[in-house]
Amino acid sequence: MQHQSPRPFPPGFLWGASTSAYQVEGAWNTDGKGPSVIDARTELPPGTADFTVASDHYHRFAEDIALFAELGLRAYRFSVAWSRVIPDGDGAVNPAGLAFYHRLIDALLAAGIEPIVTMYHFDLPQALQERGGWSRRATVDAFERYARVLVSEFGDKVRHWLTINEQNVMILFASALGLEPPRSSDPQRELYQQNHHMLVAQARAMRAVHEISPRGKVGPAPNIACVYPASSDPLDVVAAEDFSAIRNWLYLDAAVHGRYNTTAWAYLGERGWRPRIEPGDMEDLAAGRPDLVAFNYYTSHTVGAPRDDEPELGGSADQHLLVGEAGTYRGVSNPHLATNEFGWETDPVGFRTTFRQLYDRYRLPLLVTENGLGGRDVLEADGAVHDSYRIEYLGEHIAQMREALADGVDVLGYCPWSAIDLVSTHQGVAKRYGFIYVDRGEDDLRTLGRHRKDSFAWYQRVIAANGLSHSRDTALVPPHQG
Ligand code: BGP
Repeated sequence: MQHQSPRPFPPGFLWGASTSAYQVEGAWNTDGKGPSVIDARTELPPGTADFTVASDHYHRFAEDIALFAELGLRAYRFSVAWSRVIPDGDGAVNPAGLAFYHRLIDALLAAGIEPIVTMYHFDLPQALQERGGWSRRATVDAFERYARVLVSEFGDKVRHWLTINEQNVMILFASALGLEPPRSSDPQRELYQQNHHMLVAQARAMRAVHEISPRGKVGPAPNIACVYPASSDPLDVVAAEDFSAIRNWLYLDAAVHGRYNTTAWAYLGERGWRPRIEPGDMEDLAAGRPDLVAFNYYTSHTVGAPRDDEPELGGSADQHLLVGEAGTYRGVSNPHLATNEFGWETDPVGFRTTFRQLYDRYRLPLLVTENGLGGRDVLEADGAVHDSYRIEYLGEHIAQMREALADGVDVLGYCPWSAIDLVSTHQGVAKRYGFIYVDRGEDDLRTLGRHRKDSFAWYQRVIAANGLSHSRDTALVPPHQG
């Protein structure tokens, strides 16, 4: 359906941007911070930046927030490093860790920027991991306690809370994140046990927000993407629905409705991967009750029914993101979509479809917590960075988000990835996403100076115009076309 008159973004729409603690902060062992599983990663290829200094945001946050204010951000979505606040995950609270986040949040509020806080973004405290990580029930209690510490401490300053970033990616692509469960005879079964523990932990954290902070709003933040069938063959359609259930709805049905998705549950049973459910778990899930659904979207997926003559893994030129599973679904590339230089397909219309699917299923306000384009940006001698490809990507996605608004979807805000350059999850600093360039190489920290990219001035205009001018998208076209 094509809308003749685009809907304006609502007043108060949260134009924002995102980061995560381990990718931006650095200061990995400063002021009492304990190590996280990220600090213990060993699978990064040699010559790829580690996370010890990252963008040094820990020491430069005041300068960064001044730039965010100049950009016009109304919201900043960042994560708290669990092991900065509770160094061993479930023991003593580190006052210096809390003090850092107070300084950060106070500086944001003083600049008129609303803090949106993710409690846990991939960086489980290493001490918990060594005791079994998410395989262990006690980690559920540790997370609930950590959530209660955060909300008690910051609840009068923070309105929007997100529980767990991309739980589905942690389960589906555990090896790409260095998060595979240690020493298990059946790693997949173990991962789904971990998944169940995270779902219970998340539900208890959501309940904690409501108990402690009456003004607090909370929700999950998975990576959600629409899944297309490879063709109109009914078997391809079933495969696409299966993958969507396994990838998307398993996580959100549990978070929103407090129950396992039927198709995903059948899949887990078929594979022998169903988790053990302890007494009280389903009651905990049912009591979770999110106020919003946050989601990260970069690209869609296309899958077909498995076939003997074709490999099941496919669908992306980035080998870390290949999808497919013998007997269930086969990943394929989508001939209608272009691929970026890191092998990710670009699908702005799929963004609209994803909004519609989410809103139809859950009827909760939606918050985009990640969307963006990784690129090999070049810092010119005059300090400029010409990233018209990023402007194009973001502009096309914002235009589709506006179509989703006209479709009737309730969208709270848009926080693209990333506010500032940071270290990519598995591809170092060569793959940049920010509006602000950080002058560092993989090993060479150079000046760590900050430079505004072309996308900075562009996003500034988008925000100032509340996402549009009245004609279609004049605020959204890249400067070289405008
Ligand atoms: C999401 C993560 C982010 C970020 C982003 C880009 O999965 O939540 O932490 O890393 O993807 O991915 P990458 O850094 O692999 O390009």
